[in-house]
Amino acid sequence: MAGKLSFWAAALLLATFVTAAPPPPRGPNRPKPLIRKEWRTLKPHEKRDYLKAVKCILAKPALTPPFPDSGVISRYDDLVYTHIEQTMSIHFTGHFLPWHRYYTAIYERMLRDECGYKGAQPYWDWTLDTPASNFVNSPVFDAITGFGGNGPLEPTDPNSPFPPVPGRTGGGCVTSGPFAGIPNLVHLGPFNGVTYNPQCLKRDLSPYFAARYLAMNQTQLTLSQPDFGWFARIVEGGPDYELSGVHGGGHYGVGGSLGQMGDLYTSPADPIFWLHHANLDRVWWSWQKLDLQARLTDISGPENLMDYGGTNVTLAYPLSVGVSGPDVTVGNVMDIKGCGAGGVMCYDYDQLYTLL
Ligand SMILES: [Cu+2]
Repeated sequence: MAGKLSFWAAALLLATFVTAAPPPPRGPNRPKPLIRKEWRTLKPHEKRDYLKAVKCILAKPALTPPFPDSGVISRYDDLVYTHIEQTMSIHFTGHFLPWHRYYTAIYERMLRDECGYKGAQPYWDWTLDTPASNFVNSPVFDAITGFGGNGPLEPTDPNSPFPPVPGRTGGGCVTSGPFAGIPNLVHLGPFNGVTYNPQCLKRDLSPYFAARYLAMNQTQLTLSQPDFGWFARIVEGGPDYELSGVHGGGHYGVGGSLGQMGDLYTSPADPIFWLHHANLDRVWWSWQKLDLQARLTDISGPENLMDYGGTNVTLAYPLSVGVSGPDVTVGNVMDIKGCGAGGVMCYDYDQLYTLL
């Protein structure tokens, strides 16, 4: 009877294929996870290859359908746009960490599939760049082998509703590194602006802020939390500067008041974003590995911004990265070594944090 499936049997078979994700392959065909490494441990040619791939994504045309005056010009902008559009629904929520885990993995996949990059997404272990006196010398800010450093000091707007970030030292266009001297590197923002607005990449480093929120003591405080709800709240902290956790530490330590990294909406416009978020993901995976069986399914926190005590996110909660990848669920991204589940989570870290 082969080849004579009834219409309904064929339809049923098709539906099974469409609705059920294929199980991850076992045995020798199972894909091996990519191993993410710390930026400063990469070889010079690996750093060069990574930065070359970032520039490639910055130059590729966008997939987002055009709209009037669209600032979504490049494939890179597709990702920044997705972040802007969802900013109010992916921060200070239970799915903050899962969403950014997936988002970073999609970027890693774009660098590899669309720009021929062979490595994994590197991470930035900022604990290595404290105390404050070490911060500006971090290898991630290197002019030759990194992402460049600070911008010159610029005054903040006295009418801004936000107080200046404590310890800020810059705010102008970055003057060194591969992204310096490009007046239209950034096309979107500030804040939720999505119409074309060419800007340079700006940084406003605060060594004080970085040292206060990115040092090992804050990382240890984060890792020592008993359940996901508390863990995630200590990671995100906020919204006030002095209540920051490691998440805000990296954003305001690099972006200050005037840099893209300090802008909740457009922060992915600074390519350092991905190294910071890879390390936040590494903090989460380090925490998960302390009690893996329980923590592969431990998820909670509000569905809606800051609605602590309201409806909790579950493993079934949907995550979207717009045009850049398929929709998945929180459950699909709980295991970074899923290697099949959700299609993209297949990586590991060379080293994890441990509880001291
Ligand atoms: Cu974000």
